Amino acid sequence: MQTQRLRIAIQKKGRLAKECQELLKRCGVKINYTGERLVVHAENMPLDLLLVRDDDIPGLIMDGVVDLGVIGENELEEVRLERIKLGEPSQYQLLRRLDFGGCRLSIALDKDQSYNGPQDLANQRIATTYPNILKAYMDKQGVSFSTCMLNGSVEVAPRAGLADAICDLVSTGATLEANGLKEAEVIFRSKAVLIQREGSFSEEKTALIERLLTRMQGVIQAKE
Ligand code: PRT
Ligand code: ZN
Repeated sequence: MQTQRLRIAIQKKGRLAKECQELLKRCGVKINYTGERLVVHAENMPLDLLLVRDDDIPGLIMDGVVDLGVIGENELEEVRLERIKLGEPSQYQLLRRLDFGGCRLSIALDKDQSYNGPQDLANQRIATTYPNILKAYMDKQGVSFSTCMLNGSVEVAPRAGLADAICDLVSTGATLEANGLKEAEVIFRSKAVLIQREGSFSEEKTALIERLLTRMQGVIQAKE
């Protein structure tokens, strides 16, 4: 169901939410975020925001439910690989990389364990929220392993005896440190990106997207 108004999905709460809102504001989009609404309307242009969990954003774009979305590349790639596996639509267009949400997906293990390369992970159990990205990396290295899928508390899995190693997002490294782990291998580098659904757009929507992208370019350049 396509609407006249441009629909953009952003994270409702979390690490990307504030910066998405700030970016849109700087691009001149006037929005009142108060309340617990799923959809909020811009006051000064034909644009609606969908406030959702970040996990839902790649699928909303790939199914063509929304026009644009802001999402971390880690989540985007994980969902893309999962959908390819399931034979579901997995297409999107990258409009631009943004200047926030930077992190890396890394394999980490006990700080006292020796590590000389991916072959040291052979037949180990690795806890992660990103099984598809991890598998793609390990397949490329030709190393077999098993997973322990966790949607939270990944960093405590080795201490809890659930896994030998973890594969999780890292930014400062403080969480690894606090859990007695060391970063062994960076397997994916990520930032927030603006993506667009496949398919055609009305002239009005195309013009609005162009306008937003031009403003975004200015906003991001001004910060550099
Ligand atoms: O509720 P919802 O599902 O929307 O949110 P979420 O809890 O799934 O995601 P959220 O808000 O935590 O993260 C959203 C996105 O922010 C991620 O998908 C990444 O693209 C990006 N991002 C950037 C990060 C980090 N940095 C980050 N450090 N996401 C998570 N972390 C976590 C990491 O998992 C680990 O627990 O922070 C911890 C490590 O941080 P350091 O600084 O101790 O290394
Ligand atoms: Zn999430």
